[in-house]
Amino acid sequence: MRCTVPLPATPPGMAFEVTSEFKDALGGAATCRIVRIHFDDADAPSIQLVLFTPIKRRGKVPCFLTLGFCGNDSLTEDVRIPERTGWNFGSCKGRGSLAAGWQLERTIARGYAVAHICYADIDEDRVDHEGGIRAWEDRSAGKPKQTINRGSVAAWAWGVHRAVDYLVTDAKVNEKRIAIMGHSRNGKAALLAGATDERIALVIPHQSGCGGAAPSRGAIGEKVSDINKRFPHWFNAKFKAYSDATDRLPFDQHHVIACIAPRPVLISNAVQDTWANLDGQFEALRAAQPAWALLGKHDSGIPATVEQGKVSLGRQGTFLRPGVHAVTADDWAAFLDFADRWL
Ligand code: GTR
Repeated sequence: MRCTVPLPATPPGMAFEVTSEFKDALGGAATCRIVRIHFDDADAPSIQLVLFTPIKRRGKVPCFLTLGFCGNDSLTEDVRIPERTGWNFGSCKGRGSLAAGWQLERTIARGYAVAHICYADIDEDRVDHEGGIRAWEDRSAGKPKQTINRGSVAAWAWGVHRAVDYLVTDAKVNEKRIAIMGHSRNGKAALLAGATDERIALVIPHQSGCGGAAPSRGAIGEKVSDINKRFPHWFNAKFKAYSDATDRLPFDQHHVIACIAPRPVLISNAVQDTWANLDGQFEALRAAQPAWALLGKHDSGIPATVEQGKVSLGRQGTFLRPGVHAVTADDWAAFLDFADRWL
């Protein structure tokens, strides 16, 4: 289904530069390619993308594109991946710190490529921002610095589309089999990126909560008024007008999920992550079902009650695990089972 509100298109001056490549990454299991996605002129900030592809697989492979909080160096101990410089999200702990959560070896062994970009390359996640492409665009257009209301979530989703622009050109990636996964605020961006770009074949907004897969009208966990107050830069001014009047919103988040139809989507959550309104997210997934039905892909498999520890493998998939807000090995096990079925 095509979303009627597309994000800005690919800028004309965009270019890709492979800055390094080594064929013995992850203990010899993968090739690692580092790519700079440049914009317009030499002074513009760029997005650094890292791509791991399985050595043992011939031909083009399906690919998980992941949008993360931290630099590409956080995914492995490999010192050949340059450390991220510039502003970093507070809890980023540097090289290799996300290796256990990201499960690269396992994903590569299952025959998938994995790409990663850091959201801060696109737009720094703070009100008083300087860095990233979003801020640079404003500067070069002579616009005043935008603090609140600037729509960082949409900017991050736009950055995901630029990463897809690269991936569809890479000889090792099957351009028809690209999935997006993002966690939490990056899950919100992953959902929007998937809803607005049909090149993305499978969408995993992991624990995306308010402004993601959770209904704005939800009464559990984070509310629109909370998110607008704590993160005024994430959404635009219009969303603020509904902080205390969500019943007047002309749409809700199940409409965003519906834009993914008939492509597969996995709504995945953790039991203790009540702030993200997990039941509300599963309800929104059910409410989006008519879109799949309309396109002849009715999914009768959405569980009435989502069982813990089990991934449901319908086109509108669900996953719920014990534990807290995070990306874990168990999450990746579910993502991979879902991708084996649909990607
Ligand atoms: C929380 C925020 C959530 C979620 C989360 C995260 O503080 O309220 O909407 O996005 O951060 O991104 O980790």
